[in-house]
Amino acid sequence: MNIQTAELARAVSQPGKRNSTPQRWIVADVEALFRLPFADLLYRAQQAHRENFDPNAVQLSTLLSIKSGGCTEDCGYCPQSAFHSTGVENREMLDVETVVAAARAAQQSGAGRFCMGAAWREPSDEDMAGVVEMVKAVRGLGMETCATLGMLNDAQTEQLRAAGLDYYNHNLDTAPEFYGDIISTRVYQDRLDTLERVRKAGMHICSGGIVGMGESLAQRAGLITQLANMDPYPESVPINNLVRVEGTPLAQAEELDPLDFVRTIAVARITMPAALVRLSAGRQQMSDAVQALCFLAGANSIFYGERLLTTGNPDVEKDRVLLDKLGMYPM
Ligand code: SAM
Ligand code: DTB
Ligand code: SF4
Repeated sequence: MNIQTAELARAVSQPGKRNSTPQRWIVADVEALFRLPFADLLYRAQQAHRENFDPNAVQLSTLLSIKSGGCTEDCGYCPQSAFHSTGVENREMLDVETVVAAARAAQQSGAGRFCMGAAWREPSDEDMAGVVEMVKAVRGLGMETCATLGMLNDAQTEQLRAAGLDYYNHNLDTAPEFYGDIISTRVYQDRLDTLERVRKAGMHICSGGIVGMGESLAQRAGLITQLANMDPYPESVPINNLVRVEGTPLAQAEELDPLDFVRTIAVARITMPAALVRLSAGRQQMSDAVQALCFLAGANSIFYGERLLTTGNPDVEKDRVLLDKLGMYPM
């Protein structure tokens, strides 16, 4: 296996040089990283992690679904798509007071970032007015703000920037060539276009994907390659393990080997050394040991709070015990 390419050598010897010449990855080299012996892979990931971060610090983000269900997109993994019968209730947008109360509670529990998620293909202008108020109010608490609202046009992007939004989450989700197997109501380029608008407006990007959807190793490498080749690459990279929800087309997907999940985290860390790599959906189904391996592989962010959007996440108390056992602390 040829892993001694100039690019690989540079990635390991010069992590953190993200603002110099952007590095172009090719899928074959990223796939080669995935195929490294596990110990070698984790060693490289730890080098990159330690050169850029305190390896014992973890960033805590709390999610709130500000509008749930009834989404007009057909994403095969998502319990909130109107195309699937999953029992998720359709709920209109929450009011600002409810959102601020949830953000305050998250802050008191130790979260530093509050992410507001909506089951929209794209927000309407009326929706935007409410979201702008939420962003301003949550920012007023002194928390970092993140929103994930679907596709944005130029005017909406500008509204979010003016409101002071710190991060916009918009996942590439999988490799371009696998995308059409998972979603038919939009195309990959739509995602790239929104990300480009967010970047041009000067906001930070949170973008990652989902593994365990039946993608091949080359496709998993393809997702990471797409993310790592963004110029600059995202500041936050959520790696989600598919939560298999009854009623979605992917409910019966074969479970990913947990070690392959850990490998994905490690490859994200090596290729995007200065990003926050978030061990995202799927933690509730993961043992403490696998989560610990993810931290060893360079994960340094988690969703914190007992709900993701519509599915469960470990209780705050359980996470406190885990982080404590590992000698880890909030960033
Ligand atoms: N509607 C907006 C969008 O799709 O960009 C924002 C909300 S959407 C629920 C945010 C992300 O949640 C998706 O891009 C996907 O990565 C993740 N997600 C949704 N369902 C999931 C599942 N069952 N397992 C893991 N991740 C999931
Ligand atoms: C991300 O990458 N994962 C989060 C957040 N960004 C918005 C969402 C996970 C959703 C899991 C399924 C659910 O709870 O509905
Ligand atoms: Fe809608 Fe987002 Fe779910 Fe896709 S992932 S169905 S866009 S809420």
